[in-house]
Amino acid sequence: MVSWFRRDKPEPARPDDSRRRLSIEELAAAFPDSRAPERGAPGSGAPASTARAPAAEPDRPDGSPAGTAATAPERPTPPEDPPAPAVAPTAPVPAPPIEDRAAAIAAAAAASRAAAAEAAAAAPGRAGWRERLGGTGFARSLGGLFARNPKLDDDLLDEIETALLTADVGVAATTGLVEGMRRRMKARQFADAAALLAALRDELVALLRPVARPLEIDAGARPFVILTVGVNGVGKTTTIGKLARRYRDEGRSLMLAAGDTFRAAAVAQLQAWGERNDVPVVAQGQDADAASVAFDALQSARARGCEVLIADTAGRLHTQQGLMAELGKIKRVLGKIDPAAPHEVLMVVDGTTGQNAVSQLRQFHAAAGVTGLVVTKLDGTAKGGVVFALAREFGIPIRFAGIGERPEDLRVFDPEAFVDALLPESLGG
Ligand SMILES: Nc1nc2c(ncn2[C@@H]2O[C@H](COP(=O)(O)OP(=O)(O)OP(=O)(O)O)[C@@H](O)[C@H]2O)c(=O)[nH]1
Ligand SMILES: [Mg+2]
Repeated sequence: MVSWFRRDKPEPARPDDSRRRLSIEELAAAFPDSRAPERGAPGSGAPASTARAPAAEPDRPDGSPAGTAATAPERPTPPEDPPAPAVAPTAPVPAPPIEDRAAAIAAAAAASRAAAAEAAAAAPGRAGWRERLGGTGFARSLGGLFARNPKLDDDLLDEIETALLTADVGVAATTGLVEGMRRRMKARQFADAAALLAALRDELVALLRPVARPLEIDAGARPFVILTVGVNGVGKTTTIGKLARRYRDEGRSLMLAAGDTFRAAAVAQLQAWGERNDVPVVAQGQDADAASVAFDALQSARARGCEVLIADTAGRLHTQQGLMAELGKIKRVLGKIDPAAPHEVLMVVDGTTGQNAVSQLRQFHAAAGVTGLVVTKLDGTAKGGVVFALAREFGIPIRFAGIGERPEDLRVFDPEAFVDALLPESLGG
């Protein structure tokens, strides 16, 4: 493995290196629409969408992307015309020239991208948030509190304090919030309990607003590399699958890297998401070196001109120093190909973890320099309050919230929608 890296060590400041690497086998797969039916071998019946990243072959001694070289064409020839007359002899409509079709495809892609962007822009909206988060401990305790028409007094503040602590908002954030409310109450700024609740809502939103910075894919980075990290079972692979769907729907070309090489099932899980979304997955199988998978994938994605590469990693406890150090290695290896990669170290945090999430983030941030967060499992029984604790303590952007298991349940983090879903409807709206 060591020798693999030594041999394949890229020369960092040579942009042409990737072009040189765009060799026969890469060119064979260089068309983003390689899944178009006409690319299937005539009569083979093999669905072209099964095309996988060529670099997936494990243990290739020279580290070069694997195997289609022998059959690949020399140059990126456009897909052949479909044998239209054979299929539809009664419709002798001449196929438009290739240029026209290319333009049409480009226009369709642009239209679909625009529509997707619109849809994505709508995604942070409130629909679904309350439905999913209404059952959380946080929502229930605050909802119960205000359903009783409480009096505006110190007891109310004590109850709010208890509700926030119980919901894992954490001592520091809770104290800050409650003391601020107490001062304002003493200054007679609230006419009644409802006014206090309205102020609480605004304070909660204000706490989250600074971290509500959506993940922007820098078009200048090709590919834009997202490295996902986090402890076991928090939802990393699922989040990658959801992101793959989101980016695919936006019309972006992307690739996934199966960097969780601990379990064969982990690779299969990512491949299943890839298949579902027609996104190629680079894998080397179980027990491969995670850094070498990442390296391989970045080479492939770069050669194909992919816009986004998302790398999975094995879950690890933040207390396992050796495994935490491995994340640093993955980052360094990616940086050999693109000094700016990974462009995003996306830590996935389980919203049900409670205050433990704070120490997890501290450790992962020290080991891998976390640049964005996804808080998952906020639906169901999650307390949700840890989001406030994380925001207050680290100020790291919260990119997405997982509010369910379906692909569309990964939402761009929207502080208002989130807070309003936790508070009684009369207030949040
Ligand atoms: N309810 C709910 N379940 C989720 C959410 N995100 C992930 N899950 C579930 O959490 C479980 C674990 O998800 P994975 O994606 O396998 O987690 P992981 O972090 O990749 O796990 P390891 O690879 O073992 O470290 C799966 O059953 C997912 O369906 C979410 O937002 N809401
Ligand atoms: Mg996983």
